[in-house]
Amino acid sequence: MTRRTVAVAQVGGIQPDEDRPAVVERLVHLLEEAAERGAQFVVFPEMALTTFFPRYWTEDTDRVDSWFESAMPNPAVQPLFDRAKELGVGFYLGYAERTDDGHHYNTAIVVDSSGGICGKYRKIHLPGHSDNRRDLRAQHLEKKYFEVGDLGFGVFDVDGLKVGLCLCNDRRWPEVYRVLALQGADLVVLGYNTPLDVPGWQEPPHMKMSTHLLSLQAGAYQNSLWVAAAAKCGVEDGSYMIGGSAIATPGGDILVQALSDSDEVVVGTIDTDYSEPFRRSVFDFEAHRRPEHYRLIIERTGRGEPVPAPIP
Ligand code: CDV
Repeated sequence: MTRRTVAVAQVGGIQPDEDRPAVVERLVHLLEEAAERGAQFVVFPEMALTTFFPRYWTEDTDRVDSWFESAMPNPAVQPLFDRAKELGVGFYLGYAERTDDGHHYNTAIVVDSSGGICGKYRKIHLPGHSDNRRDLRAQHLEKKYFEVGDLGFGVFDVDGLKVGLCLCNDRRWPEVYRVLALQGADLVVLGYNTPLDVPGWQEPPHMKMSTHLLSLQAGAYQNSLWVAAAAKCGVEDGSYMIGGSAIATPGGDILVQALSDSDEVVVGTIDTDYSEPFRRSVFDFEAHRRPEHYRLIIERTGRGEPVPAPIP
């Protein structure tokens, strides 16, 4: 049995003129509250150090550089690492990464309770577009600013717990959870920024929240694992993003959920034993999965014609 008290640290809007030290101070406050409430691991959002800059088109390279971290930790973020180590708390943090050789990724790391980075993920499902839709007040330019991640979907040992990493839009794709579950993940952690206005997404506003929760709950249930998701939310530079930070159980229930759309800590205790009955029955992968019949999943990307099936 492995029990862990986990916090999702939801972060309210980060305005474009908020500098790193101010943002990191907010994250440290959330971390301290989480630790005070017994959390051993804290999940922060996607791109937790800046405003959600893919809403802006710019060709100003200095401006773009200002959104990316070229080292992690770096002097601005070090206070978060230091405080977490002092408190003996691990964490997940999303940020925009620029590598030494000039690649740009939407990245998340996990840090264990001794302060060491023990896992890294670069976002694979990049939503939005790369062209300039100048008529829109807020664009969604993840495809312009980031490359598709090159690290795959990894599961890491974080203080004795198997933790799978992904980011935001990944949570909507069932393949992500399954690939992590097949590596024994007990907990999947993710941060997200889900704006109400996304070019081309036509669903009514209430569905932004219901499809978010549905994705966490389905991923958790169908893979017999826990899911903890932290939002950056509220109004950023006039653009609204949903809250709904939550922890979903291996039974597909919501254990805890944020009530606000601003800085808020929600805490829940996860227990790997709770996954076991699901793993031993309906989702006993070894006994019941039939990968030989799932070949299309890796052979096709888009929808195509039906594959002729025998009618004996
Ligand atoms: N940052 C994201 O990946 N956001 C996407 C949508 C809203 C574009 C999401 O799936 O929440």
